[in-house]
Parts: sequence; structure tokens; C-alpha cells
Amino acid sequence: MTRYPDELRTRLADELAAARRRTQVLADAVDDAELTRQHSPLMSPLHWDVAHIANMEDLWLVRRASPGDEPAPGVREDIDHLYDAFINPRADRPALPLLDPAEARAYQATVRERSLEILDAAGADGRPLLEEGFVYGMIAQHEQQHVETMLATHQLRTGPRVLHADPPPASGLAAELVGTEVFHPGGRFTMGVDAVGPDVFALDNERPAHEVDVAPFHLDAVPTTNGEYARFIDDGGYTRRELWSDAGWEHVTAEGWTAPMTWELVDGAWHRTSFGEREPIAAVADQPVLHVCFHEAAAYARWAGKRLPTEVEWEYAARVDPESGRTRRFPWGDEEPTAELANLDQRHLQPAPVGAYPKGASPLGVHQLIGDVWEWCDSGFEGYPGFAPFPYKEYSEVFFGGDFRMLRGSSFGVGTVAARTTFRNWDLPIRRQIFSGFRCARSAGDA
Ligand code: AVJ
Ligand code: FE
Repeated sequence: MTRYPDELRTRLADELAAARRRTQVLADAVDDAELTRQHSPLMSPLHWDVAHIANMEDLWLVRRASPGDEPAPGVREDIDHLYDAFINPRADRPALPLLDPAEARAYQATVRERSLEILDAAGADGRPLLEEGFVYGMIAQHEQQHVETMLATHQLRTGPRVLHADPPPASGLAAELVGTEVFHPGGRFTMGVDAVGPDVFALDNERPAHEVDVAPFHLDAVPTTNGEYARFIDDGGYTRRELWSDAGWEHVTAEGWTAPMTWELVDGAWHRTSFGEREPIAAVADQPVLHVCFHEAAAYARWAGKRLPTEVEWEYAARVDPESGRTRRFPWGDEEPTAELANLDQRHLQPAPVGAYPKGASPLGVHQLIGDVWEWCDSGFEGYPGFAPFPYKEYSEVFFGGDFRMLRGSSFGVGTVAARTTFRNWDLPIRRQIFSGFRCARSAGDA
């Protein structure tokens, strides 16, 4: 039994701890009544997420990362069925005999103690799941993904503000960048990634690295802003049938949507409510628009004479260094994101104005591909050539070919451990409770 090298062991423990700190911030911000309430049928009660996070860690670290060829006993195998997302649709979760908040917190703590003992004792020992610490990274990412979901639940709750963060940095470049696009010559590039070295935490749907051809295209330098989106609304965007797909039109008219999720008209002026605080859209006009569904993004793009990018185009723009032709890890190079490069980790509770992260831009000048808002792409969810489910089919494979649209980049609510240009997120085209925005694209040659 060989232990992981100290540096790796520390990194893995740090990622688990960082995820747990965020879970606790969001769970501790509300009282037990709010923790156990379902704020929207689209979301779980927060204490379900808390125990589900622990149950995933119980399944994959306590049971599967333990030394030996057979899974070790779990902390609470008796409650697996309550926290299986496939057995229990979100709308049904409040009616289950769930752990109460104190029990859910205690379950998290007990499981974590056991995980850290296992991490301390052993290394990979040739087991693929444990190679380079993958399963610890997977569990840290799983917790961070649920923290982002819990943050979206917070966005849906009503009542006074309970979460606080510094405002995002200002931008001196917004006026210059809004409405501009960047030409990308296209060609062949390496899409996806092999989960080795710095990319070891890449999840199954990001793999393997493979060559792809992309035709020349233009991509907006920045995500579509609130100010631009308000002009689309004022121009009758939500009432002009020709801008919408059949499914999009059917959905917005059935729902009566006339603006993004958190917007409302107050004395004739658009306002949004962000984590309990109402503010005029005019004050955040340069921020990327947030909480729009795929259909709204696509309708805006058509109104603007453009379209949404494909996943291939998005990843090309985010990764290819035109100078060397090399596919890199991030728009700015190969180094991990920092507070100067991207708006991540819930450091700010809203997107930053466009142009606020000039150091994070791509060499061709595309800004904020990582951080701020998830970006809808006009692609469905499929496995890459050579895809293999790892370590379980229910993370990705069962969703392939479904009615999903892809989201790329990451939002202000994404944990750095899951912020990659190869990361593939997906949701139904009607969903907008997530931290979703978009930027437009155009094929080269189209007027
Ligand atoms: C990748 C965000 C679509 O939340 O449904 C969490 C992530 N998978 N637990 C989701 C996930 C299992 C997943 N998304
Ligand atoms: Fe989950």
C-alpha cells in the first residue's frame, strides 16, 4: 500500500475542505424551517442536498476508496435510496423521510472524517478510480456542483437578504467591448482532454482528447449584457413569433415570460432581484444577462442577426492559441484561475461587468469565457468519439441524446476545482433557474 505523495494528499484534502466550507455557508445562512422547505419544485430542499453530498462521498470514498478489492461498509447504507437522484425526482424529495438538518450535518461530518482517514492511509495502488487522486477530485467537484445548485435555490427563496459578498470588480472596457465580435480563423484543433496531469479531474464526458475541424466564425468578445437584452425586450423580442423556435414560442407564451427570471417592471423601469436585493437594471446594464433559458438566448441571437455558438466553436475560442496553434487549458494559458483572471467561487454574488477581467481574455480578445455566467451553446449532449462511462453511467451517459442543450464556461457560483474550458454542463432548453447567460456567434461569410 503506497500513500499518495504529500503534495497531492494536501491538494485533495484542501479541495474537499474548500467545498465543505461553501456547503456550510449556504446551509448555515438559513434556519431549519428554510433548510427543509422546498423553495421551488425545480429544486431540492437544501437539507436534501446536504445529505446527498454526504451520501455520494459515502458511496465513492468511504466504500470504494477504502483499501482492498471489495467495497468497505458505508456509514449509512440504509438511506442510499433517499438520496439517489434517479429514484427520487426533485419534486418528490420533500415528502421523503429525510434526515433532519442536524442528522444531515452529522452525516456529512462522520463521512468526511472517514474519507480523510482513508486519504491519509493509502494511495492509488493501481486502481483506476484512485489514479492521481481522481475520485477525491470527483467528489470535491460533486459537492461544488451541488453548492452551485444550493446557490440557485437561495436565488429562488424570498425574504430579506442572507448572503453577502463583495461587489464584483468594475470594468473600464465595457463601452469598448459591448457589441464587438472577434474573428476566429478555425481549422483543426484538439477538443476534450485526457484525464492526466493537471487535467486529472476531468470528468468522463470531457474525454478523450480528439481532433476536430471548425469552420471560420465570429464570436462576440463578451457575453450579451443586461443593457443589450433590455433593448431586445423593448423591441418586442418576447412578442415577435418569428424570432422563436416552435418549442421556444410554446414555452414562453405558456409561461407568460416577458423578461429574464429575476426581472420585473417597477414604475416603468426594469429591475432585477439578486439574492433578495432589488436593483435597477440600468445600474447593472454592463453585466452579462443572467437567468435566461436556451430559447430566450436563441431568440435574442436571431434578433441580433446572429446565432449561438456550437460547443466546438466555444471550446476552440477558449483554448486555441493562434500563435502556436496549441490547445491550452484556459483562455489565458495553462495556469489555474485566480481572482484576477475570473469571477468564480461565489467570491461575488453576481456576474462582473463585461471587460472586468482583461487578464483572463483569450489571445484574440474574447473575455470572460470562464466565470461570470454559463453560456448556452447550440449543441445537444453526446459522448465524444471513444467515450467510456467513468466511473458511473448516471453522471453523463444516461443523458446522451436527450432534450438537453449544452452550457460552457462556468458561472460566478462555480468552484475553481470544476472550472475548466473542457467542462460540459447541460440542462433542458427551458431551464433558467441556473446561472445561465450566453454570447452570440456568426459564421464567417454571413452578413
Ligand atoms: C452536470 C450540473 C447537470 O446537477 O444535474 C450533480 C451535476 N451530477 N450530481 C446536475 C451532478 C450528479 C449535474 N449537472
Ligand atoms: Fe449529485
